[in-house]
Amino acid sequence: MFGLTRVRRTAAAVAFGAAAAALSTAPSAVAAPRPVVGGTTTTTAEYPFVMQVTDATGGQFCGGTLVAPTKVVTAAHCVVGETPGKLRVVGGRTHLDGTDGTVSEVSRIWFDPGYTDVVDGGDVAVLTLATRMPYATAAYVSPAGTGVYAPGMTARVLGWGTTGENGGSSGQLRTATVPVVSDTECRDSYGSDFVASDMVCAGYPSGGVDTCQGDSGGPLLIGGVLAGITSWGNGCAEAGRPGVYTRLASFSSLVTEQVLT
Ligand code: 4AZ
Repeated sequence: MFGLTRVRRTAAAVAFGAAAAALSTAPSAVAAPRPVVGGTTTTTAEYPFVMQVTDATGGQFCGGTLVAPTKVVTAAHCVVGETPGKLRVVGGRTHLDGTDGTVSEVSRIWFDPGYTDVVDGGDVAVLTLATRMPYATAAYVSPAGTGVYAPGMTARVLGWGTTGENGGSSGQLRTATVPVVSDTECRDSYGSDFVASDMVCAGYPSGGVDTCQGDSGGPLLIGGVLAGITSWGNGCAEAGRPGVYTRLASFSSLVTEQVLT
């Protein structure tokens, strides 16, 4: 209960671009910081479809995935309450303090009409860009999603989020791999807040590798295909508390409608 409340509030704060304020005022009764996206630094040259979602001044607060030259999949909780004029999407920029790459304004925000809160599901949004991104796009999972979410499958996560529960961002894009967790195991971790039709969990039983604040909206890739969206969790990298991702197959048709619009 405590942890979920905290995550919910953090997600809302991040959605309003107040990530730094949220982190500095967050309750500190949590496990010691652990490396999250725990893997390694990487680059947008390596993963050209990974986008920064920023405020109008360039402050990154979420991630996203380019699925067409003007279409970016991100989390609903990143953009709910926002207006397009307050958002930018940055491609081709590995470092948060860089000036390289392509900055686009956002002309339209769509999010799942059923979305109310991360723990109720539907945490998916599509941003339409004013400027075409000159980068390779990612394929996304089909509505059937056959075999994609099998427990133990290796999933790759990416983002500029914090490298520990109470830490800051490394300032450079990071990536890690985590195994897909079964729905029953995730239900054991999160009870009825885990909605199997809309969510999928990934992480090691002992924790240690995970997404964290600021990674929301970014990709979970399985077999090189966009299969999830970083959504929520109880803290970051805690044992028995896997990261929770939007089960994109359940929203694939809705995303395609937006991509073709
Ligand atoms: C967040 O607040 C967030 N450990 C992202 C991912 C996870 C928890 C919180 C998963 O952006």
